[in-house]
Amino acid sequence: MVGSLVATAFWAMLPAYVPNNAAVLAGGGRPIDGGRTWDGRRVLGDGKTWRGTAVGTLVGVLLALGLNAVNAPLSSALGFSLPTFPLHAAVALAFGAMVGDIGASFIKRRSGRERGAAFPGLDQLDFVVGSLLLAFLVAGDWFLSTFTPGVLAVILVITPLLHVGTNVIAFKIGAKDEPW
Ligand code: CTP
Ligand code: MG
Ligand code: K
Repeated sequence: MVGSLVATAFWAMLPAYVPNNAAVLAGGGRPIDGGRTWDGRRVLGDGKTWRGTAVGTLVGVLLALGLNAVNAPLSSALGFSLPTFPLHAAVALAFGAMVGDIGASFIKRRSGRERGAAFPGLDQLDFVVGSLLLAFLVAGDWFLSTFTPGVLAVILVITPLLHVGTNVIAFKIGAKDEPW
């Protein structure tokens, strides 16, 4: 029971987890805010680029399609049904994760934090809120049948742990400038 909840939560959120990591590897180029400032501070900063956002979204969507392709054999091996991703839900999860992260940078800049500064709590959950909110808005029925209260509770626990873990690894291998 707990095992299937954790597996379902992890599986359902993979298309939301991977885009931010893909953006780290793909980042660079023109910043989304074009260098513009607001009240003397960058609107978003150099850490939010068009290329990182586009590649991150694309990787998340392609991952969801890949998960769909292996869903049936894996579900039957596990003895319970893992969720499948309709295309609009996949796009919402992946793009929503990027938008949540961009929104967090907007908040960080308004609160005086420079690019790369840590904002504990926001850093770990921005993309979850963005992906779940967008998925709810564009794929409401799918959202409600996939993200049951139990699955949502598991997501709130495992996401910060996974986020901290992957960022420490990304930092150690030199893919990220800070371990958060
Ligand atoms: N990145 C990107 N586009 C995005 C998100 C991330 O290009 N939409 C890339 C950038 O190279 C960024 C790196 O991934 O520097 C790490 O992402 P993140 O930690 O979210 O950005 P920070 O540089 O820490 O900036 P911020 O303080 O605004 O979060
Ligand atoms: Mg950062
Ligand atoms: K971030």
